[in-house]
Amino acid sequence: MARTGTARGRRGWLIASLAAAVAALLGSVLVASAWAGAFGSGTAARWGIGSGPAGLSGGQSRGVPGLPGTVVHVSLVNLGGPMMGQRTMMGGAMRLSADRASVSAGTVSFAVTNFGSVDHELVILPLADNQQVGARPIGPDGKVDEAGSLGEASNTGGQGAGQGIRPGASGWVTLTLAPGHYELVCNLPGHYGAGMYTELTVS
Ligand SMILES: [Cu+2]
Repeated sequence: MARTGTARGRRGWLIASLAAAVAALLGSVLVASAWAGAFGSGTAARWGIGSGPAGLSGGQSRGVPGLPGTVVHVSLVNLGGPMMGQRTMMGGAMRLSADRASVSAGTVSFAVTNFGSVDHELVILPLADNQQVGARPIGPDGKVDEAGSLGEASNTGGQGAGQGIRPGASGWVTLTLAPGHYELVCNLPGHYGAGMYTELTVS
């Protein structure tokens, strides 16, 4: 605070605080709109989060090219910022949601956007008739068995498999799906257990 006596110092301090305020505001708007987009405004309100401006609404894919077949938009979100450890976000604080619950059999593309603050992914697994979503056994590594996987979108800014979709980025994958039930999951360690799964019916 020694330099606040001079005009230059005061202006510098003012600019720095303004920039910090804008950054904080932008951050909260992005998080709020990701939640609003993923859960609808009702759920967002229950979590005490207001909805963001229309231009920032969740569900918008970023940098995804035109994709063939029926396109399913998938949103990946988590509560908490990058300062929070993975453990604190377990127990239902992450969500994977799709903009449609059913599609026709054939060519299906998934446009997957990570609105969260940590890496996520989408893996498409078959769901047997006697199987419920969210009920897969979780191994000691925090992951579920990916046997029978039909494909995944885990590539930042690209298609197919990769190292995970980074926060703010999209990935995509195109598959040929037969009629049946599928479970869309994020299988990064701990994420399935934290709630990252949803069902897709193909008819
Ligand atoms: Cu995840």
